[in-house]
Amino acid sequence: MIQACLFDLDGVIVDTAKYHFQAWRKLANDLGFDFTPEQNEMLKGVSRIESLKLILDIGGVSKTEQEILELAEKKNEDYLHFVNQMDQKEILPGVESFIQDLRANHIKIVLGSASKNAVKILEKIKLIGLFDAIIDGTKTTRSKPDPQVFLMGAKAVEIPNEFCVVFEDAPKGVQAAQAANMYAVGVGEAQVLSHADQVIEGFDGLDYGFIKSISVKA
Ligand code: B16
Ligand code: MG
Repeated sequence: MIQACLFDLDGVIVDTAKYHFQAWRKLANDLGFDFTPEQNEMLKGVSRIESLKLILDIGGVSKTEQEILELAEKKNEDYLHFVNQMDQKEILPGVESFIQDLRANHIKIVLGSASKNAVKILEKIKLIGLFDAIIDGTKTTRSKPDPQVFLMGAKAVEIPNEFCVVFEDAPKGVQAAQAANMYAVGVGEAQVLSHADQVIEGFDGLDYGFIKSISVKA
């Protein structure tokens, strides 16, 4: 029986991808090339430094490791301008009431995000109190599709991996969940998330019954 739900942040609880995109596009433009929304799709769930390296590849620009750190810092400053303006209106439809219902049914709630800004974002949208554990980019050393973030999450709430469900919007996140031997629910388009165990468009109308209906292999 499922005992813990692990939620990705960007694309599942809030749509911060649009802010990442604006900050990355500014950085690309400052370096003399463009960066498109289609290219931004590749960066979902990918860490800040790895995202930057992919963008520099797109522009055919080479930088030293020190310059890469400085550029990542600059991008984050631009990104934080958007984050600082976030509030509860940015919570994606249905996800807060879904989590509340899971909590009422004694399901552990965990955040599993690549972002180093996750705590700040959860504070801005006032959902931080709903989580039993938060594993984010400040705690992990390996990026999705490596399962590290979800394995650490399950361990933090002491639930066996096979009794965990992961909600993810990124194909790399779905891969990470499956590598952790967890049930992967893709949030978004079925075409993009075809490897997930199940795909939902969003959380509207979902409650504990959805979790109860999942039969795990264990
Ligand atoms: P930061 P998630 C990920 O969040 C984003 O999808 C990805 O685009 C971003 O590069 C990464 O966080 C790192 O974010 O720059 O705030 O540390 O989807 O894993 O919640
Ligand atoms: Mg995501």
